[in-house]
Amino acid sequence: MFKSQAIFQNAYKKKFSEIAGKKYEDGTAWEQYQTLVMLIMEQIKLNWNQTNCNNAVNKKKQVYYFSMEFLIGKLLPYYLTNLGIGEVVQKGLKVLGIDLDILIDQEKDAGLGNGGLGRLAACFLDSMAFMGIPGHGNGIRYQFGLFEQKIVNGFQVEAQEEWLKEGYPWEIKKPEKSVIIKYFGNVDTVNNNGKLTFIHENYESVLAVPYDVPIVSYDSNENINTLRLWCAEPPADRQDYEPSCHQSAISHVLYPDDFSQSGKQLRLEQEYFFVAAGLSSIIQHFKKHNNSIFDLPNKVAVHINDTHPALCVPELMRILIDEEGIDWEDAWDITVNTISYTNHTIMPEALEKWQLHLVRYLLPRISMIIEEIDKRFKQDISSKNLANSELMRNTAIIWDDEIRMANLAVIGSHSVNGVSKLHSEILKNNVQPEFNTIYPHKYNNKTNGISHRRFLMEANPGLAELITQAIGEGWKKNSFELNNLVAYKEDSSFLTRLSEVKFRNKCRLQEYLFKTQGIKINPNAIFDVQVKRIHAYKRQLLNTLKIMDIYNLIKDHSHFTDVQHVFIFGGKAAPGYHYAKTIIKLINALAQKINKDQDLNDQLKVVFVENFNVSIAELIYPAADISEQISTASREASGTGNMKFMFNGAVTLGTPDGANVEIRNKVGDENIEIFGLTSDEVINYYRLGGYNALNEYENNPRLKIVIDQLVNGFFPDIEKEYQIIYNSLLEENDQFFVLKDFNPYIEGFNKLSLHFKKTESWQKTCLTNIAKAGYFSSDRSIKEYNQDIWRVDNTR
Ligand code: 26V
Repeated sequence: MFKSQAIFQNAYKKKFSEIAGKKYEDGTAWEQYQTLVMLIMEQIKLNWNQTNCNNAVNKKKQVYYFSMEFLIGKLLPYYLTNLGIGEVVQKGLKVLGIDLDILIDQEKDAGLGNGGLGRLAACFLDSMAFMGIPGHGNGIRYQFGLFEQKIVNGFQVEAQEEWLKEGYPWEIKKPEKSVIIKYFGNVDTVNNNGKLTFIHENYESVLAVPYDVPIVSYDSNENINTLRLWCAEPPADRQDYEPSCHQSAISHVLYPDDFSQSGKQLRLEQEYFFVAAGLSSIIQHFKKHNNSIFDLPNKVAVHINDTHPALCVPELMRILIDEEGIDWEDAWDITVNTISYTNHTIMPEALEKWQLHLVRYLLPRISMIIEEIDKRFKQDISSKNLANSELMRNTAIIWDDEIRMANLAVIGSHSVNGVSKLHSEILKNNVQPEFNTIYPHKYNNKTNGISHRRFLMEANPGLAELITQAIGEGWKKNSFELNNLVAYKEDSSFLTRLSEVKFRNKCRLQEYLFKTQGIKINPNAIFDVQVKRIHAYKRQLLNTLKIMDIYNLIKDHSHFTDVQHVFIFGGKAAPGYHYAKTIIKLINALAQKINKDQDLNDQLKVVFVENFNVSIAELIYPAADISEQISTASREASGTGNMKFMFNGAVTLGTPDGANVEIRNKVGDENIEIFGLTSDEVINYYRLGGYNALNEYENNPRLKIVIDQLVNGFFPDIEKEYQIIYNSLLEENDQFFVLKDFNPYIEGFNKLSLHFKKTESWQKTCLTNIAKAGYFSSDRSIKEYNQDIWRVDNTR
């Protein structure tokens, strides 16, 4: 593809005049972007068709990753990297007087996800393609992705994200592959000589139309996978409907509230929509190339990303029984052997439950099947003498007239995994101990990983170049080769160049923040960064109280280190999550107060970066010195931001939670700062009904001051604005142990600040973090998924 710069330039000029009917010099940036996209797509399509043909001929097992969210961000830089044409294109365009960065700016982020779970799905697509696994994404083409966040007078304000407004050039609509999805109505059960058949009548149809996005592999043209996103349309005979009608509403908007189960009917409609459409197209494709439906588990793996696609279990049963005419027992074996499930949280409020009457009304045949699965499961455990009342209660799919999706997912799949060692243990031993006694063979761990090609190669070209100069290019394909950097630990010129790269990345962020938010920060300061969704358990509050404490110390003229600090926050709050929105306001109020205080001599700055998304993330991780990963131990299933920072040489200040524990094991205690309660301690406190927060408050004078400052006029805000935060700590007894972890956190922070001043030692710590990050590439995660769960042969 574009073997030389000259070939690329000629092709580009020709294409431009073809589509725009004028010379490229006179084109707008948008037209110039479109031209580049078309050229790339033309090339991709050649190999994409070939991959599909090869897959059909080779009858290789196909993996389908079902996810309600794919947070893919911008795709142009991803295609340039993975197709290996970044340099040719950039230089070629430059000669034509076109700046590639301006073209990249034309593309809107596809924000089809809330946070970690959706970004993980996107990283997994990249790694599946790279590993040579025919692994495809199945999801929803939301017309509006996650809202755009504006900060107005310190408050979060949400605006619609119109990513499709100018069209999306990386997708191909496949109307001929549309599927009819049936909702509502009733089921007529007919007895044909003892064999029951089920006829769904009086239903409402919705048309699911697929849009395919190619997923290319780094360094190989051979395996191009597909991300298939489904869009809802009125069925062909109902085109008279208004576009705003019920049918097309299904794929209208992404639900922006992670960790809160709203129980909304539309959300359930979405879940069934992409499950039924995806499974239908998989089975059609399978039957075209295979003889026996009993072979399904050998040729197809369906992986469900959290419980949102758990309706795969009853829907696959429905297809096998009602459409393929298979009996229940065989259909069950096929279903369980085909489906595998990843759990992503133990937070009780995020566990999905649906009211039985809603499911009966919306999906009458599916609810019959779920009730039958529930009945048979209960009979099965009773017959095995496993049952006691606690086990029955905790494992039931249907309980209190609700359907518990996690239990459905565990019972209906052959593999259940958590996303870090710690999380998998907590899931198995504390959250689902009964299932673990029934199905010990199902439980396993797959520690998360991230695409190091996107978050290091692409996001941090300076560092990537430095690494390549030192250890060659091998690390791009084998992230474990980063370990060869250990040899440079005593090479002071290398360490200097490493900190020069960091400095340039800090300048790049400084420029961005000045341009977009008018804020001036000092690139020589420590950049202490916490970017992630805003949630009580992630404890942005703990970080805020720390900064207030530092501020108080400086104002008191007490001792303080002479290093300057820039505290950077970013992240969105669910629009209905009042507490989290108040935290955003608090951070902004603190920023206002600190940034304009002349006494501070620029020792402190606080920045809340507006609209944190994948593209902004790619600017922030490379510029960070300290990575804040301070969730209440046991609450963060894994975290993946922690890994993105690590690859970029930031040092973690974190709790012994999620994957932080594994990061510590890789880098050693001296290259990370881990503080605070352990998950066992937290879980024990929860068992005992909590701890005495008031006690901490009364016996810690510095802590008492900052808590009082939330409500005593320290912030010149609307009265009682932060009362809800104050109350969460003292009246509601601090459910997330903010006060309990305050002192250890300050201590850990101070240690890192002192360490930062010892330049060479700090640089070594940064280097060690990069060198040991290889394990946290999603290539490694996907390799393990394949070896233990999907089992596709002949992969990398
Ligand atoms: C939950 C819900 C609940 C129902 C309404 C909509 C909705 C949307 C998203 C979620 C996701 C909650 C689970 C989640 O995001 N978990 C995160 O998964 C990351 C990837 O495994 C992991 O790194 C984070 O620690 C974990 O919090």
